[in-house]
Amino acid sequence: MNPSIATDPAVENETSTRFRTCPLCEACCGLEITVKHDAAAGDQIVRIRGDRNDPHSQGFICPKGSTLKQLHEDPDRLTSPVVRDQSAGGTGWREVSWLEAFELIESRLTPIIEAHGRNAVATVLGNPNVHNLGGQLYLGAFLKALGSTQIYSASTVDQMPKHVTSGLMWGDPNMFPLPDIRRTDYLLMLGANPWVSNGSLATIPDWPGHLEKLVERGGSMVVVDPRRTRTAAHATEHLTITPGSDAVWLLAIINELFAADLVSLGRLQDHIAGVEDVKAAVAEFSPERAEATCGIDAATTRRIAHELAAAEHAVVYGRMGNHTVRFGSTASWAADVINALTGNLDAEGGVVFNGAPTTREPDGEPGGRGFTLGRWTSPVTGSPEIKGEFPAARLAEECEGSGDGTDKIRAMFLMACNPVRSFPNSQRLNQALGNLDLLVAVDPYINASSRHADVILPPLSALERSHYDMVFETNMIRSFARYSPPTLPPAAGAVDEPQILSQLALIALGFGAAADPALAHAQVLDAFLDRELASATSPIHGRDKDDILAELAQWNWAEQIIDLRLRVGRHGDGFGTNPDGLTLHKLANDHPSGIDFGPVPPRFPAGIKTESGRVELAPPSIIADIGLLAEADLAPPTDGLMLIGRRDLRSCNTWMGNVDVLVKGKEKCTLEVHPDDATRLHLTEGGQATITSRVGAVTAPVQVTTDVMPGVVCLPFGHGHDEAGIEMHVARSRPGVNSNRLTDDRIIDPLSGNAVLNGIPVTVTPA
Ligand SMILES: Nc1nc2c(c(=O)[nH]1)N[C@H]1C(S)=C(S)[C@@H](COP(=O)(O)OP(=O)(O)OC[C@H]3O[C@@H](n4cnc5c(=O)[nH]c(N)nc54)[C@H](O)[C@@H]3O)O[C@H]1N2
Ligand SMILES: Nc1nc2c(c(=O)[nH]1)N[C@H]1C(S)=C(S)[C@@H](COP(=O)(O)OP(=O)(O)OC[C@H]3O[C@@H](n4cnc5c(=O)[nH]c(N)nc54)[C@H](O)[C@@H]3O)O[C@H]1N2
Ligand code: SF4
Ligand SMILES: [Mo]
Repeated sequence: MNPSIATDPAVENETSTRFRTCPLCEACCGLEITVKHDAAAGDQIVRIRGDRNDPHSQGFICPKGSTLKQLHEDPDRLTSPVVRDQSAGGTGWREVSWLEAFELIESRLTPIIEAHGRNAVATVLGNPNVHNLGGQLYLGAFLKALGSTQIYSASTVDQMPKHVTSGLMWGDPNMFPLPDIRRTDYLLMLGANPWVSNGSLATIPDWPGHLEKLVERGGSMVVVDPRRTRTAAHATEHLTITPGSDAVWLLAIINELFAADLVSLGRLQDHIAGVEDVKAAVAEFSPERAEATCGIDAATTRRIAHELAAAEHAVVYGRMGNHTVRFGSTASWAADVINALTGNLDAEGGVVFNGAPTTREPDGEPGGRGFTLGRWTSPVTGSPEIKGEFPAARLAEECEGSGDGTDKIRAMFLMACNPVRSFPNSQRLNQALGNLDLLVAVDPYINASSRHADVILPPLSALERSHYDMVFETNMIRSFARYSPPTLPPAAGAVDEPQILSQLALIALGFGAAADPALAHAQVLDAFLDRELASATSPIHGRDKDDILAELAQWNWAEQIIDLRLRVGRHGDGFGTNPDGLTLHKLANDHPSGIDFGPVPPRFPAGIKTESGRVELAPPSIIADIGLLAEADLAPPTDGLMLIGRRDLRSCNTWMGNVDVLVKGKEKCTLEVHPDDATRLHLTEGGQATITSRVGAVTAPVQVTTDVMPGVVCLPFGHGHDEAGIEMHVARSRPGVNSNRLTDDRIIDPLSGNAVLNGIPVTVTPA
């Protein structure tokens, strides 16, 4: 498709080396892939290892990176569209052509829209969308074409609090505060386990290696987690905390910063508003009060506050465990308030903001449109919109409808999402998906969610497509660019995800299943280009559009957009204004392992986009939430237990359980129980326990361990692969149980709409 990328000559039976970025998690590691040319069987993957020439990942990979081969070769991976057809016998699925699949979608979707309106059709977006070019570039066109407000995503079972507080505090919900762990002296980390997850909302390949270096250079790494994780085991200090109570503890640290006169705003002194309001809001949250709620003694809390203030470079970083709780937004906010009050906001070794190669330096005066929540509400539950979507925890209710059901969701597009495993109260959602009039899944597998589909459209395997990380490059603490051409040619007749999503956009617009998907691409490209031509700071401001299009004509599809963005970006050739600058051609041919542009530069104050042009330290909605926090009872229950989740290094959310090399060995889906609780509840190592919450019950083997704190039990997320109709045969043989049968869809963090996935009240009994 893109002939100007240099490829190696394919000599029969000889091997060659190709490079690409691993798309499986946020670390974005470079891979070096050895391919053997075989005319009969097609190119074969011989070996995948870390790319030592990648200036970012320097050869680091985790055990998942090399399994792109197994994923590619997985016989359960769909390679052509399938439609539900019970008369077909076997699995009840029939392979169809792409045209037939699209025609079926068109014929079923159009009458639903005509009879019930566009809000009768929901789109549910999963995590892999941010890891592939289809999701990154073409989903927007589909959502716009569909014109429904019924949009849901994995963001509200994950990081939405950080979007919301970033929006409220500096006006840009997508500008995450990135922990500069390579230059810090003191890391306070809550609810994150990068030794296993490889880091999140901070794309830093080899987090573990960088944290080991932090400790080696005499720095501190304080981990706050109810569980002694692998990360906690490497920390200079591990504090256990009552699940769900991080916000109270962080407010107590802020309280102490004021009480002990430790506040020092540093460089941004004149650009931060609301300091006195913060002081007033945290007045009640003394370290003594936090001790009763969180279980961390007051003296330790005070000491940590003093250490944060004294360190030359310190950073507070919270992730999943910190965000997927009732007060997740306030916890997210509090972490960044501490960063600001200690002079570590937008500062080396504190939190930094991205300066990706495809962006330009902010210039001029600070200030912008700010960030608004609740611009519209959902049809059934009246949930306020957050960043254009509604809470995942409300999806089942929106499908069920209210009253006579005229407002319910009748059709759904599942875009790389497995909500029957990943959203709370998954059984309710399982039923809801089964009752839809039309379900279309864009997914490589027939899994717990897509088994309810009428049509499944499979993407190419990761090795068959090109790749560029537009989302994650903006989460990097060093500015970095890397482009990956396809490693293998796509299977005959296969369709790449950009084309799948473009075709669906055209169907939603009424152009039909046979329309040329390139029409949709042209619109996407046009929108990017028009924005650049109109922007006064763009190197192509006012240039002739056709000239630019002519230069981009050497590429197709996503590559045109990547090339455009690189060339107008901070290192770009500006289409001639900076002839030595970056182009996709240069990146692809001269730097197959990527280019590192060094640490990101400071972005504030010019990059502050609030209406006031100042960092808003005390947004009214957060201050109101603190009022509710003051009244909430977050102390651990005296009877019962609190359930938390965990990840495994060899897992990737819900979907990699079909890779034999990752799932073999010891049973991973166990309920971890502290010995004191095990004795009290008559639970024995290896015995079965039934875990019951308000919404459901599951039975899992018990693992007695001091890794979890007393009163807390821990069950991993992403399992439960043995239900009827799931066509993942390796996963079926090691099914485990689905922890989201226990999580409660009734409780959310109202400010962000985020689901509560940790600190679930449960009872546990021997089964
Ligand atoms: N209890 C509990 N629940 C959780 C979590 C937790 O910690 N505890 N974690 C939450 C988090 S952080 C997240 S991000 C979500 C994830 O939730 P989801 O996004 O629903 O889950 P995933 O397993 O990441 O993948 C979704 C689907 O994408 C498909 N897929 C894989 N690659 C591709 C591709 O290239 N294209 C397409 N079209 N499809 C692809 C997979 O087959 C799978 O069906 O789960 C959340 N749910
Ligand atoms: N191997 C692997 N890597 C992954 C994934 C995977 O499934 N497997 N998923 C990817 C995705 S989509 C994401 S979002 C990231 C997530 O990566 P992380 O944000 O690092 O999330 P987790 O690994 O789930 O770790 C969350 C931690 O929070 C703790 N915790 C639970 N409740 C609380 C609480 O109330 N307070 C505090 N302080 N801690 C609490 C848990 O014990 C756990 O150790 O990982 C990514 N990387
Ligand atoms: S840490 Fe593992 S899964 Fe994540 S990008 Fe690197 S190799 Fe891939
Ligand atoms: Mo996630």
